[in-house]
Amino acid sequence: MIKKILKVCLVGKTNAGKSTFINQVVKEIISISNKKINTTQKLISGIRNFKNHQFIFFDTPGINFLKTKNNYHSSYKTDLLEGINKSDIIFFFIDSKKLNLNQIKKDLNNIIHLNKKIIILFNKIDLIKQDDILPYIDKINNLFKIESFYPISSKLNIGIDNLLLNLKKFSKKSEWIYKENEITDKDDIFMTNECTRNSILKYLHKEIPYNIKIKNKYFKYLKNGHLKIKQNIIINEIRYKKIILGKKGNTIKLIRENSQKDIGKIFNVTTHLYIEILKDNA
Ligand SMILES: Nc1nc2c(ncn2[C@@H]2O[C@H](COP(=O)(O)OP(=O)(O)OP(=O)(O)O)[C@@H](O)[C@H]2O)c(=O)[nH]1
Ligand SMILES: [Mg+2]
Repeated sequence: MIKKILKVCLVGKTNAGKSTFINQVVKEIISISNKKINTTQKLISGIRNFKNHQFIFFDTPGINFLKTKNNYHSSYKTDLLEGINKSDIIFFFIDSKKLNLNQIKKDLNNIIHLNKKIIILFNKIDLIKQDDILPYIDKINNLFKIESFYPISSKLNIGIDNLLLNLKKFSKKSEWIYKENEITDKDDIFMTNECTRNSILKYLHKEIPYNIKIKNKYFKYLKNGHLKIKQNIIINEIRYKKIILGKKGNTIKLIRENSQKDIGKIFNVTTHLYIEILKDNA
């Protein structure tokens, strides 16, 4: 059978459900999703094969980063643009619970000149009446050239199988990039670092989660089959250390235990996680 490929970039406001979608499509957690904003910070590929078709989805940071002037965040913008550039088609995610035509127009205007095919996904359709999106489809259709519109729920897996079936017509003849059983381009170390970043998002507020980096220092399966991991949380301001530690070290304890539990679940192995907080000297 002739092999085919389609590269799809997931674009949309922070919290629209892009990472939830990619996890649903590959049927495993490869990209952390969280109710806090700006969860995804790097381009992550998720792969799903259908007979001779290989679909590669790029999960991106929120579209708000296209306009960022903050140097610390400039890599998010680069990753987002890279994802769009390498793709054949854009999935533009709209949070159906937060419909705002002016905002949708603004965001579409920021990507329309990139000349990619665009499919609009009204995500979180489980939270509203499906008819409520019809006027928006009309108005958007009058203003922009859009391939098609789909109501979906990434969380409840509604409408996604149908969407994937209809994607086949866009695939192009090409050798596959990933092997049959691969579901992501990210390695185990990236995934375990992301578990800790997600725990930090869960237990700390405001600017801290966006001003730290996680580095892996040690990753080894022990003789008894357990997984031992050491990570550093790199902070750019020393005052963050006290906050991350929390009263009597309570916060870091919660972060560590939660991350250790998530890693254990993803890798299906008893995990021992050690975390140290260090100041970035750069
Ligand atoms: N009810 C409902 N909630 C959803 C759906 N999809 C995502 N969510 C929730 O919306 C929140 C944000 O989801 P994410 O997948 O992290 O959003 P994102 O677009 O990746 O956000 P960033 O990475 O910050 O750009 C999470 O709490 C999800 O559980 C859906 O279809 N229905
Ligand atoms: Mg995300």
